[in-house]
Amino acid sequence: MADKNRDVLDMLRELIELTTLDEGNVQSFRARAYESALRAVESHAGDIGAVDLAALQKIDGIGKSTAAKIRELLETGKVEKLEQLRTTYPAGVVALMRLPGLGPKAVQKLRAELGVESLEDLRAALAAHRLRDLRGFGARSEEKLARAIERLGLAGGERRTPIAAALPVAERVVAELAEVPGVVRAAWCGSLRRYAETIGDLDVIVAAEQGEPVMERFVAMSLVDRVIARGDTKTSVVSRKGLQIDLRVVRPHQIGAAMMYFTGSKAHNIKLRHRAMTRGLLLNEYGLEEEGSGRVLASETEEDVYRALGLPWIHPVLREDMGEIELAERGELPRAIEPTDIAGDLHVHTKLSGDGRSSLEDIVGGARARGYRFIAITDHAEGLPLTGVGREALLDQRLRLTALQRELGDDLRLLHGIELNIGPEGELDYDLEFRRQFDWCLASVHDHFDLDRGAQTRRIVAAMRDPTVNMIGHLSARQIGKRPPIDLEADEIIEAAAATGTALEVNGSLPRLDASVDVLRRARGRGVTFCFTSDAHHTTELDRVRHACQHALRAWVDPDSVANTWPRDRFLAWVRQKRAA
Ligand code: DGT
Ligand code: CA
Ligand code: CA
Ligand code: ZN
Repeated sequence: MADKNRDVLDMLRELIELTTLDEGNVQSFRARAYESALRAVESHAGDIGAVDLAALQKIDGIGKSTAAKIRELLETGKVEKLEQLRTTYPAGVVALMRLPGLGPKAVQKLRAELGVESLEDLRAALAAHRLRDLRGFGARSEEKLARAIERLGLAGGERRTPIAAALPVAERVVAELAEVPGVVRAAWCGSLRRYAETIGDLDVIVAAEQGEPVMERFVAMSLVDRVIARGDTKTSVVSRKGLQIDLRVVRPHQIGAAMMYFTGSKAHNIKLRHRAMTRGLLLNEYGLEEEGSGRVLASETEEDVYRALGLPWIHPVLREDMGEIELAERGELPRAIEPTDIAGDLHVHTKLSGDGRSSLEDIVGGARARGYRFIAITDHAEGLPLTGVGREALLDQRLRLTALQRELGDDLRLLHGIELNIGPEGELDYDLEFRRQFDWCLASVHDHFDLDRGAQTRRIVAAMRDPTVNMIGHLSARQIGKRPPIDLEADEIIEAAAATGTALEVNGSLPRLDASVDVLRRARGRGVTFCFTSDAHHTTELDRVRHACQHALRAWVDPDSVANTWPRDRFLAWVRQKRAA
């Protein structure tokens, strides 16, 4: 995607958030207008920077005033309206709105009546029970908010950025710095390269002989809010959303050693350094050298450094403190599943779902372009407010799918699926007879997030026992940094998944990455089948299955247990097996 398009998308996203807050209304008309412009720019194939005002206004979904703001951004690098909103709503206030259970109206009220301007203020107000007597709040919402803050790890003032927010920033920084003349390579390292769910700060490494021009470009990037420290080899900035970015420029022949060092984890580095020491070697961010002589044995690539330490290259997501070096020594590192190993997607929405944004034809085209052998179309079942689909529309969709299949031939098999909602007691949408008519059903939790552990576990196990349910979608229903996971007895879930032949999803949507590493790790060797999915709501999101691959590797998921890497016949036989029982 052109960088200009990304700048415009960032601006629109921020306008949506701040306008919603400003009008105290999630249905704000103006926010919806920005939203439709966002969709339009997302689907715009060319460089939006090359489109003039008149042509912008003609694009479906972009109104006159939004078109003007887009041009204003492209021409001046700033948008007056956005600057005003930013002054009125500092980052701390905006962060409040991202808390589950706090809408724009509630945030305004907290601000006006209690002077709450940040998460820290809110914690203090909660501790003093000042929300108790506020209209529209009360003791119960105090309790809920306190628990949300605690469970999201937002306590103690530590602020980590969810991977979903950090990765796009890293991609932009790296893409922009790679363009600077003299730059040989740019890469992000640190916890983000290890696919941690939340990121403390972003660590970027650039290989170039000259640091100055790289730093010049870095501090001038539009996402930079302020510069904390600036030098020729190291510069740190803070982004508008409060994410710190550390940039280091190293000599090209040292990039391997530098990337290793700054990828960490710290525990992995310490073990490697110790290993080097026992061999009379020194390992640091510049290379691996002989003690005494100072002769450098390896530094240019990670492979070189690992090899000189007597080890194979270790995948970044495995560089945690979990016995990875011993496994590497024995040649037993878990095998990675590559996106190209995935034969089909099993959780995909179309426009028929209220929140889907691509047509059935476009999604099918996307699946074909990826070389898939099968894809299940899984729009939302009727029980989901606003976005769910009724019987008639589904039967109609089935006819369209059959027609499409006839045109397509058999390279890509279309499965008519559905994403069912798991009720508080495990009840499912429609009736058994209607559900049986689908080729593939997944079932997910979309509400009642506050039930206790026993009740949550029971409702999911009940859904697994249903003969039509092939897979449980996003098991914990968490949204990293936004909504805590539901409380579950993981061992019971794992046993029931194995016993009923119900797969657990590895959902590749970055805000979700669900099931969690902890659950996936616990499920290893216990007969559970997994499916890696994108949960795409737009064709561009089909690619998110790559995140599922990385996430699952962190948990050492056994590739043979992943049903959508199997040959199609084996996969289809497995789907039918449960339904026949
Ligand atoms: P974060 O930012 O909290 O999400 O986690 P990391 O892992 O990105 O940590 P960060 O940013 O403090 O440092 C980046 C990497 O640099 C870290 O993964 C390993 C390396 N590193 C930092 N401090 C030390 C240290 O004291 N000793 C060693 N051996 N490595 C370090
Ligand atoms: Ca970091
Ligand atoms: Ca750092
Ligand atoms: Zn879904």
